Amino acid sequence: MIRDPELLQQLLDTISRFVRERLIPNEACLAEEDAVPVELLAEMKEMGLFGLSIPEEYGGLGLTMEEEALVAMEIGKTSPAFRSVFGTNNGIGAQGILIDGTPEQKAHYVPKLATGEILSSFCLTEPDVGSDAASLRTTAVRDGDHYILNGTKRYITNGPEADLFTVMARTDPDKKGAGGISAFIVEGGTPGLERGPADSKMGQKGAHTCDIIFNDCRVPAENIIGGREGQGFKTAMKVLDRGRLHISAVCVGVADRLVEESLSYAMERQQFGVPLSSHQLIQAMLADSKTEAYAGRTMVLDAARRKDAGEDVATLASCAKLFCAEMVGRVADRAVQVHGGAGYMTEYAVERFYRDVRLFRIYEGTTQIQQLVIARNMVREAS
Ligand code: COS
Repeated sequence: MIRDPELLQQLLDTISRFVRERLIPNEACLAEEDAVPVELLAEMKEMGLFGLSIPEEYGGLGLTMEEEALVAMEIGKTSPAFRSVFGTNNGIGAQGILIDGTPEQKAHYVPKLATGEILSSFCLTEPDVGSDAASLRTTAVRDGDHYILNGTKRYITNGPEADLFTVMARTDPDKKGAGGISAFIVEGGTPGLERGPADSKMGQKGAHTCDIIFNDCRVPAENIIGGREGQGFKTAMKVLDRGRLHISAVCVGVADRLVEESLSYAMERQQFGVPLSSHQLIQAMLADSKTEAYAGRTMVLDAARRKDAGEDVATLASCAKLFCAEMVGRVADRAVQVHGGAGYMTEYAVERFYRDVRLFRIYEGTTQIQQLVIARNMVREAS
């Protein structure tokens, strides 16, 4: 749902200019330094990027899902690591509190997330628990008016920097599956919360992940999200439903950028006496990528509109994540192919994007988990 088309267009134009003039010129520096330049971070805060999807009553812009998708498509046109810095505050780092938190939890934490005053993170994955999230082993044992957390969370985006964590932990050891899990808000400075060294990754340099280790970490009982035990797995799944649509939109943005890069290179580079773009086999690759990016865009916007209309979009969010993450992988592969030898060289953006996009098929639910969710829901609905 688009509330005010004119206002939204202004926002999209502003973001598009920021991406073109400030972020794209700094992509190589981001990758080399493995860090977002501090002045860009300040500009992102100033523009309100940390609070795009946070309701206005907490200081955000309160974008609807359709509006957020359009914004994510613009931001997708630059290195995904830029988005990671503020995307987590809008998405998996804040949504648990927003969707299921108590009014007090929302009032206390969300305004600081909206301004970027604090950075947030989402802790579900563990060393032995990835796709099978319901079997997580981190424990939270009640002790008076606190819970004591023990366990390790792995590959936690923003882990090295985050001030606030949404942590899924098992409060009922007798319930092995989803029912025994609760979600906690844990502040970064809590004694017993330790951070492992930053992971060394294939791509998305500038977005940092690490282990978060809980060692007898005492968390106030009032920090259990929603004030009730046993709801944490459902909270995590609801957060991921929204997150998957957002990531799908980012994939569409990246695909658009790669189509642009491929087209401009193909029109400039000459082979056999004519531009590459005159060769039909190159044209086929350009056309396939354009078509697939358009299909992704249409799919994401349809699912987003349905979510705004109040439909349960768990299946469609997985359909979009499945298609868009795989699609952008194919588009990146063709972009390298269109560039030929140049596409293998680090001075060309497509080489970096080729590595960056590989993560989309893995995080916020692998392609195989999306297939499982879609098929299971199909069978459930049919019976
Ligand atoms: N919204 C709300 N509730 C949901 C839900 C959703 N999207 N999906 C599941 N639930 C609920 C179910 O309704 C069920 O509730 P009841 O016990 O009351 O019936 C409960 O959660 C357990 O669901 P389910 O039985 O489907 O859990 P499973 O363990 O069988 O499988 C999958 C769930 C595999 C889909 C889940 O573990 C998953 O998404 N894994 C991937 C995790 C992931 O994306 N990790 C990425 C890292 S985080 S960036």
